[in-house]
Amino acid sequence: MQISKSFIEQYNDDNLKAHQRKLDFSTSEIENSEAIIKQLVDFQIAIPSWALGTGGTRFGRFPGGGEPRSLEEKIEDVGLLHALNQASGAISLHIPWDIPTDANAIRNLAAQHGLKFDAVNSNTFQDQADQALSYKFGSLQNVNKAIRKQAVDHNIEVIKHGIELGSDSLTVWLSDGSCFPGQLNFRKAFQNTLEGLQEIYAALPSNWKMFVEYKCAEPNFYSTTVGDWGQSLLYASKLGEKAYTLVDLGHHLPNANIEQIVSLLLMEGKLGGFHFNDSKYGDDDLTAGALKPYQLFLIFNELVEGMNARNMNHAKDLGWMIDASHNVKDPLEDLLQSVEAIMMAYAQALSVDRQALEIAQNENDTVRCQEILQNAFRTDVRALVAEASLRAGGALNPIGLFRNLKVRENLIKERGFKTIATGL
Ligand SMILES: [Mn+2]
Repeated sequence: MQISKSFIEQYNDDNLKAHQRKLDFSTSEIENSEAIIKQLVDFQIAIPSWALGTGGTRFGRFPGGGEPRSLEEKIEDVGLLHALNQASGAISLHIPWDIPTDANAIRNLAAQHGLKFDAVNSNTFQDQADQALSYKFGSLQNVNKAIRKQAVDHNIEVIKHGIELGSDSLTVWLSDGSCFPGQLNFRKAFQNTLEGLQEIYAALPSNWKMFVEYKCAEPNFYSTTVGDWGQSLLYASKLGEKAYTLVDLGHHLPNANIEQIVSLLLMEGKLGGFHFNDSKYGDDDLTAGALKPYQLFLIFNELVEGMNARNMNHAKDLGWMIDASHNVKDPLEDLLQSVEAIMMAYAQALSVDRQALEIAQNENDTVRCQEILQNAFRTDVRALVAEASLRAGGALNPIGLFRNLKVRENLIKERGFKTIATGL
């Protein structure tokens, strides 16, 4: 299914008056609203190829119909999202779930939808059907050298696919760790992992980045070999200037101060990118901003402050990706909600009066500091996000138009009801 420009224009025309009223109010409230809208237009969030089907839980999977059956259809789905919001102009692929058989054709198809390829992801947390050796006891950390080599070779293979598609970064998330005390020699596990990462790093093209993603627990529940930002930073520092830490919002122990982690990683020039999602208990992978929008705002507040301090390009210098997927929503609507929540948090962070905040901080005026941040968070920026979408050629309300056009019903007609996308 393709969404024609005329449908979008018609929809926007029908809703323009109401939008203009809200926008007038927002721009009267927010001093730098014109600059914010321009930054929102440039800001793009990559969609993970594994989030386009209904997400699995350990207990079951309940597909909603019309899921993409191939990489081509996944790209088509991300194209639909991008047509609706003009803010999802990239796709992040997972190998081996999405191996392109004809890289040129895939690249062309993506370009037709205005999509680029963001970080490619390797997978050594599952055994594949044709795989010689098992990752049951870890991949890069494994006591068996042949298994470590298999994992290194896989990552190098993923880099090759990425090069063919025009990607310029590799995300490595390892599930390596241990479930019981005594199972693992922590030091040897670290050294083996570092050696493996070094071999992978050596295979990176000069313009590439490597993102080392950490996670506190799951599937291992006693130790994780890249368990927190300290360990990730240790690997990234030892690897070299192309290696960075990747922050997944769901990968921390409860109540971790993620905004402080982000601030310090940025200070060290070692923050590579993000996996956005939300959670209440663990790595719940719920829609970004669905539970803790204030935390999302506080993270963006540190991001904007830290990126500005280092003169970074907000849109290009970090990898912005969603990593969310679950059972009960239409996956495309879910992704539209995530992107909108991220855009709102970014817009609110851009609207913070930084000069006033600095003065208040220097005067130890705690009350004023809180007032400044919460004023930004409590100001409605939805009209700015809608205006950015409108100016870029997207819909004023992407989910509204998605439902209006009966996109899911059309996809079910095209693809059938019983389709299951590859992924978790
Ligand atoms: Mn992740």
